[in-house]
Amino acid sequence: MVDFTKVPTRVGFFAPERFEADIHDCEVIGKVPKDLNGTFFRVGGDWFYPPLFPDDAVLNADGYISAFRFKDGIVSYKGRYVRTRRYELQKAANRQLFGYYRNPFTDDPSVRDPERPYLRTVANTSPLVHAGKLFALKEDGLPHRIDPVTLDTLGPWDFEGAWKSQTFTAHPKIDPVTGEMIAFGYEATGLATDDLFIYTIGRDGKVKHEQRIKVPYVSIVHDCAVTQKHILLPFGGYVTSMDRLKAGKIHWGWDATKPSYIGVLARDGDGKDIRWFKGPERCMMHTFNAYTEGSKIILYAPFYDSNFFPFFPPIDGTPWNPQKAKAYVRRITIDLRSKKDTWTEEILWPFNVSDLGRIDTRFMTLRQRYGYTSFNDPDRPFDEARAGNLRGRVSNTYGRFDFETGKLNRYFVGPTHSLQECCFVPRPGSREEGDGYLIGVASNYAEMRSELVIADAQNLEAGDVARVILPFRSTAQVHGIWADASELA
Ligand code: V55
Ligand code: FE
Repeated sequence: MVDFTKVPTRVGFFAPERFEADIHDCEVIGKVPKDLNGTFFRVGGDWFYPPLFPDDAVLNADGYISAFRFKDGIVSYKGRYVRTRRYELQKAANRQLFGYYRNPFTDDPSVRDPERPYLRTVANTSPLVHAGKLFALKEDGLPHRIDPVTLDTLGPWDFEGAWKSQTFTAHPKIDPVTGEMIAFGYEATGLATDDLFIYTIGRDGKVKHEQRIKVPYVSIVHDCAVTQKHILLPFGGYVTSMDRLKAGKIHWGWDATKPSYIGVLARDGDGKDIRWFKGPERCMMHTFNAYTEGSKIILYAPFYDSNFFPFFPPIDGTPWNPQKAKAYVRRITIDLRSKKDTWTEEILWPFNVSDLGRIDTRFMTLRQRYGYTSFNDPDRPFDEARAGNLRGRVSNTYGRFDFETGKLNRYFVGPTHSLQECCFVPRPGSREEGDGYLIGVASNYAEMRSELVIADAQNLEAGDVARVILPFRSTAQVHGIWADASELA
């Protein structure tokens, strides 16, 4: 029997969906640009069965992939669960079998296997397209290959045996100059291990280079940044251990006494030459981009002051502090000539933003000017009377942050809506940074449905050029990407 009554998020906009969807030729308000020929892929989590532990992390929900396919000015939608081994085992058992986020010791005895934690991945974090293949990613397991047309799951992918880590990050970076992908896996050799393997994968999808490192302490290494020369691995604060896992706790706790780190290594180098730069207590999850200029590395990132996730509690027993769970757009400068192991940091805008930042990916690894992310503009209040069924935090605005001039441009979605992560879509035929569209899914709380908004990225103040209306709440994404039709031909 399916019983969600103990799950706090069982009501409201992000209640589980538990269905799969196909809509040909969605309802549209406005005009979808006719020149867009490609797909907005999104990956997120949707509990098919309720979690075994009601206080589990939402990051443990079953992977779900959805696609908005654009062609000739019409948009079609499709949504499917990712058929992980875990999803199939649970479907066969008609119940939840897996316990806390990344703690196999809390699994049902019928599936408990702490030696092979990667087998319990949910593939719920981000889509990736590289070398003509589509994947759904989660940092605790291997990529799952997905058929880009049907969204059927084709199974885990280990790069023909050349990928030796048990895990694969949700945030690889693709170099637009060489077509190479840089990716890594942490806890690479098992639960709570300090091994991290980094791979360069050629334009052809084959592994070209491997580097192996040890981390200063085992933590979430969620994202990275790649320049033309360097790989940056930022992390901090979250801790785990075999003792913690055997005690039946959720994988991560927060240790405010731990420094943050940014590991820097040469793309073509050897892992043993990694240099670790050290900073204060900091929750470093997502990056915008980085580039190398002379002896300096400039990193733009919307890092948090401290622990963002209430479900990964402080290990000292103090309560989670929402005041410190705030992300700011930051510039971090690392001077490779300096003998010191520190960086300098500036907060570029004084208000907090969503840390799900994006750039025009044609400029990934290069000197880029703009970052895009969502935030809550207090001058544009939420309409509680018309949309009082709000659950969670509101992001009512997409911003284009100009790192050169400090200018901020804003797209406001409306007083009854909240925005998920945005995605930059280049205008076909354009070359200039920022020439394109900013798209993203909005939650319409007044009508309890999802809407894909499409705005001109160079004229955000004008509002959207089109809105694609879904007649239901689409499973929330964690991350999304745009893939031009030519990338998946
Ligand atoms: C994040 C998301 C995850 C995860 C670890 O946003 C970190 C950060 C959706 O899953 O497992
Ligand atoms: Fe992420």
